[in-house]
Amino acid sequence: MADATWFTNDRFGMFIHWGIYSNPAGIWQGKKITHEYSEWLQSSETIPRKEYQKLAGIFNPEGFDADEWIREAANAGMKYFLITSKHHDGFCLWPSKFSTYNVVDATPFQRDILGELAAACLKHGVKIGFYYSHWMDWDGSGGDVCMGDRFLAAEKRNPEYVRPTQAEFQGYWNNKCLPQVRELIELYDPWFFWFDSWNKDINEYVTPKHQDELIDLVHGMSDKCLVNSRINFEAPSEKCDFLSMMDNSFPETGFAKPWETSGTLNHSWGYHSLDFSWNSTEQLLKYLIGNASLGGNYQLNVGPMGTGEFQPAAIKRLREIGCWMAVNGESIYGTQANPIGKVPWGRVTMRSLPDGNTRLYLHLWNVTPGTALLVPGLKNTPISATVMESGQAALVEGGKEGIWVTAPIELKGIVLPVIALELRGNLN
Ligand code: FHN
Repeated sequence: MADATWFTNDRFGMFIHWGIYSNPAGIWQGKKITHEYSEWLQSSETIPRKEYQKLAGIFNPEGFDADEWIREAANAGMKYFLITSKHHDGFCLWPSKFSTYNVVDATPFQRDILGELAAACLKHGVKIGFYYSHWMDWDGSGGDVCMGDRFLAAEKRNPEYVRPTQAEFQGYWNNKCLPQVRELIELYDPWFFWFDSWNKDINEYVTPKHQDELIDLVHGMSDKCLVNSRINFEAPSEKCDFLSMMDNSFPETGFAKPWETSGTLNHSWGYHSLDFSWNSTEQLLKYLIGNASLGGNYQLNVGPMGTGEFQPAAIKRLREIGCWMAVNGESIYGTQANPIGKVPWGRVTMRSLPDGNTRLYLHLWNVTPGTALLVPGLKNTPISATVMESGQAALVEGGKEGIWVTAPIELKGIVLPVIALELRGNLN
């Protein structure tokens, strides 16, 4: 296993789903596609391969500016950046030697998108990682197909999308998956790989031996590069470095291993022009805070448009999150999980201070300004309590049941306020 300390400390990253499906954006032949995720277009409409691949010919995102994307991520307080190097359709966002179905060889754009993003990440001190669809690959190279017509009678199915034999899958594994992962490490030196699976079909192709082979390849080539558990969501190898929850899934308790939830801004991962179900900024922040309070990370997805730009609704939320992080980020980065158990008024994160004292970050979600809240069970002497956004001191006193902190009346004007409560000594 690689050292995942940086990952846990960083807590917050940007996920990007972007590809040739971002131009049709969830609409095919005038109709909304049947799968809710726009990146599933080829499958959902069982589009013949040649026809789907024509989308590469119109992929020309002239508004793409790697520096701008990474600046948005960094300004939102995100410390790392994750992008679909190859999603299920098989299209590659870098000039791969192992497939000409890539952004340089197959599109008028002809720019190495991953290369530009890797350079921008280096410039802004953001760590880059790659999503790589290791099991599914719909371009005919032997990966699993899992197409939309799978449950139709055999004669009605598109014969292009018959599931591969074991030998065909092995060919894909040896000649595309492993070489491309190797190539991505050699070219861009990523900090992590995010492999994807979510149903039992994975077991028919990716055996424990395949898993270990892929993880050993990554760890053998790079000391720092982490691997996530959705390489097999159900039975991940012990060698995985961090656990990935299922999509938008926020657990009630933490885990011994580093872990994360990847979630969407609205519903689809890829840009979907008819997806209007945006989460509020407050809800997105609550996902981040909630995971941090359980010792977990959060990766928030953006689906850039076919033009290469982020939608205004995405930018608005990223910037609002950034404003909150600018004053409250200390309560998230490098913190530990809540040490006092569930509290009715919000969430808690913690930091042990170099002087031996402890700082608890009280995230006040359900507190009426002017009332006192109990931080239960603590015997430590309180030193101070300070509203992070305003610097206002809050009244704090020890009691029989724990420590009482009075939420200042002025909290009325603060979104998701945090009070930093400093205590003498550690909590043991
Ligand atoms: O099928 C994919 C989906 O398109 C998307 O990439 C998500 C991200 O977690 N993973 C799969 C579904 O769980």
